[in-house]
Amino acid sequence: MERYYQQEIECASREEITKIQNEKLVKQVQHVWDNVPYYRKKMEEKGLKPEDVKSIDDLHKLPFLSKADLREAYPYGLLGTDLKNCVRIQSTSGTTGKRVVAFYTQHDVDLWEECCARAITAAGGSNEDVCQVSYGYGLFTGGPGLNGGSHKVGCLTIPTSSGNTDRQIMFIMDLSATILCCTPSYAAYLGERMKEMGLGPNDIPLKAGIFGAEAWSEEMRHDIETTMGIKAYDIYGLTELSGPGVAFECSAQQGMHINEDHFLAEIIDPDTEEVLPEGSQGELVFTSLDKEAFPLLRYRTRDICRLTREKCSCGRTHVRMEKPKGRSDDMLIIRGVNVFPSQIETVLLNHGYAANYQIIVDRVNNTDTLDVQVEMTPEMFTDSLGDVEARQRELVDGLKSMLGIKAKVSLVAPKSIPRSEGKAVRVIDKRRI
Ligand code: DLL
Repeated sequence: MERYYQQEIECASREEITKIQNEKLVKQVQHVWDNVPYYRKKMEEKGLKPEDVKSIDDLHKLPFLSKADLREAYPYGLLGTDLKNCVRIQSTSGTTGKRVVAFYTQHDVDLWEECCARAITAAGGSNEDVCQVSYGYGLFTGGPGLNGGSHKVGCLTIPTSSGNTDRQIMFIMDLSATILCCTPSYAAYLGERMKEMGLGPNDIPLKAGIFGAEAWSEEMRHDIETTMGIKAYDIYGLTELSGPGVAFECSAQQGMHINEDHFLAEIIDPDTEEVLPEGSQGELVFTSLDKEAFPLLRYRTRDICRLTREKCSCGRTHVRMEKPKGRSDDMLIIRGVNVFPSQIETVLLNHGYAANYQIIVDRVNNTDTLDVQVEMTPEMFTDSLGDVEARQRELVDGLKSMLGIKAKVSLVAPKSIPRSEGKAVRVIDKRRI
């Protein structure tokens, strides 16, 4: 039986949802106009006043915000309330440029944790469950978000944070954890380690996993599910909007329901910024409808995906987003061809490899090179050299038909590619160095 954390809102009719969104948007635009001079200036530049936005039909009139705006306004420029009303910050890992610092009032924290509670409940969680949170705790939103959601649901929460893999497994086994929350790459690593320890799917007490924070393929989902004997649910979010729980998967596993009473989603063409019709692939843009401290309007996520409003068998009515294919800034342009790491992952896993791979891009004599290094499984490792060469050729062909370009494939020894306890680093692009 499907469980809901807040059934009334999660299964509300379209009319009810639109009414809530209209009311919240009008209020939010006024709030931002009154309290965020940075955005007010952007509205003024477009000749806009708050009264020009009467409903969600007027959303398109509002200016966009991008990561560049967040950097420019760092640290307080987009703050929507007095600092004395804020109780928390979280921050992105900031691999490129300045970190993003997001602020929260207590209301914002509650709203965020409620979204995570919806996700845990959709994965079958209740106060009977033991939920191990193996996302990093600290500035990263994964640990704190799922921790708060787990408390709200009433699960016994094990706040292991990431790392110390054998201790993670000890807690799962000794305290009979039923729900595991971590990145999909860490889940795959935990599964690999459990297998080595002789633990099969029937020995492992887990029943569900809530995995997100990075792109992962359906093939990887299948591998994790069979290794651990669980159902693996996707969860999406970003620090700028709160953290995990902006969208989450239900039992149907056909895309993630966006918490539309808090986050209004649009898909735009990333080049022209034109809003695209439902079902088109493009960049996901979000407006936070009721956050107080860090209220972003029309924030460009750079995540590429599609939205659908088709009826979902779980009974939830909120719009669904497909698994993001990757970020527009993760997309590699190799010899003029757009390549997403997730496409490469699909080919590798379809050929029987695990998701232990690295993509190395370089430029030699003015030509881009694409080198895919993938670990052999222990069984393959005993193959003869001729077999290994045949396997490499098979992968080169598979990649050619998926990507349309030729890649070099190097099969490497098991365990030679570093494992990740958080978000995996899949791409090394030497061209930018
Ligand atoms: O990754 C929040 C999060 C924590 C989500 C735990 C889910 C679970 P950031 O570090 O700010 O926040 O990174 C946000 O990660 O724009 C996407 O590109 C990517 N991302 C997040 N979830 C998914 C997912 C957290 N399920 C960025 N699938 C986003 C694909 C995802 N990409």
